[in-house]
Amino acid sequence: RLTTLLFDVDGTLADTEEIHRQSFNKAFRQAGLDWEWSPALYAELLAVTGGKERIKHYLATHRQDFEPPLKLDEYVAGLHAAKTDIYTRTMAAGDLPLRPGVLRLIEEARAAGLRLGIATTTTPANVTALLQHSISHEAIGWFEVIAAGAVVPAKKPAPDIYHYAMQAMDVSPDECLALEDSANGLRAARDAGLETLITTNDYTRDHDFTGAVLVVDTLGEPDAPMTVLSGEPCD
Ligand code: XBP
Ligand code: MG
Repeated sequence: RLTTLLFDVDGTLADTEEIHRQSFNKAFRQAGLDWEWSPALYAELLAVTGGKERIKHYLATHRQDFEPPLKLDEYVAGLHAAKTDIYTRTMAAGDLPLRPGVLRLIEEARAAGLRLGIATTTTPANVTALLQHSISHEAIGWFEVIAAGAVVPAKKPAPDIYHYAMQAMDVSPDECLALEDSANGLRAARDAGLETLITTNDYTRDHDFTGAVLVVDTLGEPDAPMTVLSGEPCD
């Protein structure tokens, strides 16, 4: 019996990846670096989850000659803290909408007595900024656990963050449904034993979603009808 929905954040609750990309670029400029991540490059870099891990991967693959002025980990941590600051301010200033159907699903799930949790690789402050400014401050309390970022040592595609969220909620995989948007997220959820529903977006449309129970382009609203890409919707 389904009791619990576990949500990914980036790309699933809202189309945040563009704001992440722009925040990385602004942080690089602020630090006097000429690094610029285009949407095409960012799509590649998204193969590595976690902002700090992504910056290090970029350095290893595209900037082999770069010599950090401090120890690499410290330098990357500083850049990433600046990026988080820019990202959370952007969230507070604008009102990024949730993806179509997300708020409806959350509200219907709450009304039906389902339990809600979050399992994401993003920094905790990014999650609360999104929930607070794109829904309401109160919405933070709708989720029994906000499992995020470095609370587990291995980020997605490792299943650790899902194990952590399920343990915190004392639920088993067979009573949960994961909602994800990416191949890394799907792998994390599947390896934790969860059925997974995928909503694709511009960055993840071409990912391999084998193993998902259902793949749709959106959860659907009257002005954004859902298209089923694979799987079969059930009642
Ligand atoms: C999202 C991510 C995150 C964000 C950046 O993956 O990979 O790294 O892009 O977040 P998922 P931070 O949706 O699978 O959780 O910069 O805060 O790490
Ligand atoms: Mg995601």
